[in-house]
Amino acid sequence: HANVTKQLWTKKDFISSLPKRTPFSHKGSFGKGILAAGSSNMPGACALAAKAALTSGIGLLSLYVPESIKPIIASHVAEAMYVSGDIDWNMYDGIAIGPGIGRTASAEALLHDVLAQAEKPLLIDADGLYHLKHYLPLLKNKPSPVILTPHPGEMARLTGLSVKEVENDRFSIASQFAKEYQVYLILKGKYTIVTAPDGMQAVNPTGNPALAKGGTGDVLSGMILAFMLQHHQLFPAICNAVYLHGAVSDQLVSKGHSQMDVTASDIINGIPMVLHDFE
Ligand code: NPW
Ligand code: AMP
Ligand code: MG
Repeated sequence: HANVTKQLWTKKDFISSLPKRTPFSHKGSFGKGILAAGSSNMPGACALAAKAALTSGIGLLSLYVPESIKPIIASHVAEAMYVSGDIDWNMYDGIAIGPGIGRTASAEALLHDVLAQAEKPLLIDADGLYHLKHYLPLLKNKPSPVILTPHPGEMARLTGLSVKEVENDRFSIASQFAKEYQVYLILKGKYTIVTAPDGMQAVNPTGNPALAKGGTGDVLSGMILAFMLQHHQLFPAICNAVYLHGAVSDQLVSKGHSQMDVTASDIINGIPMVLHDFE
């Protein structure tokens, strides 16, 4: 329905829009992604996002990480390749930047360069959103889609509102921002809201306070990167990643875990069991 602008994203939506793998597909069929993440104090954010992408079906993943942490990341993530220096970001089918990149001048320059150059779907999260507040005008008139994944604290920083103001009016603040800057906006938290640049919104019903821990947002970024490369359309790709992320936390809590003990790594390791049930 053209005039329906808000919907609940259900298990049925997930199952019906999840792409099927044809027997003759190859790794190139599922997208080549690049992830710029991590720094000397936050290598884990990169490892988590990378592993989440690899566990969510990405065809090929390259990591752009500071030289100093390459060995430690590589020892955790064997499937990824590594790139550095001046690269052509548009060689990839999709780009994600932000988890754990830090708030240094060089991280800010990286965010600026990627944003200015990207002509492929670009996901910006975490410290990428921190730097983005200086470059918001670059979002307007971008020919390729941009996806932002703020939690309420990051949304407050991007808009200049308080966290309370954001939380009291989540739907309309998300929709105004998505329309003004022509981005896909994922406003995280209980009942994460996915908003398209045209203002269409989906609410996610999955997830629980087991996710209220460091690293779970980094995992979500990797999952979105992987899904945006495999789906034909961006909106269901994002909704499905958000749905799956929450569904894994729900499944873990109902089968052998508690909200207290679940870690971000458990979310990655729980993806297979939920995908197996849903596929
Ligand atoms: P407070 O203090 O909770 O009241 P920031 P960040 C506020 C990396 N990580 N949800 C909050 O208020 C990330 O990738 C690395 C969340 C606080 O003032 C980033 O690059 C890890 N916050 C970097 O750390 C694991 C809320 O917002 C501020 C909120 C910084 O990311 C951890 C926090 O936001 C982490 O993922 C809400 N509902 N409401 C690793 N293993 O390497 C209000 N706030 O300052 O952007 O910090 O999210 O921790
Ligand atoms: P971040 O703050 O970037 O690490 O992201 C945290 C992730 O956990 C987001 O996907 C949130 O939607 C999710 N999350 C945090 N707290 C809850 C909660 N109480 N219920 C459902 N999801 C949550
Ligand atoms: Mg985060």
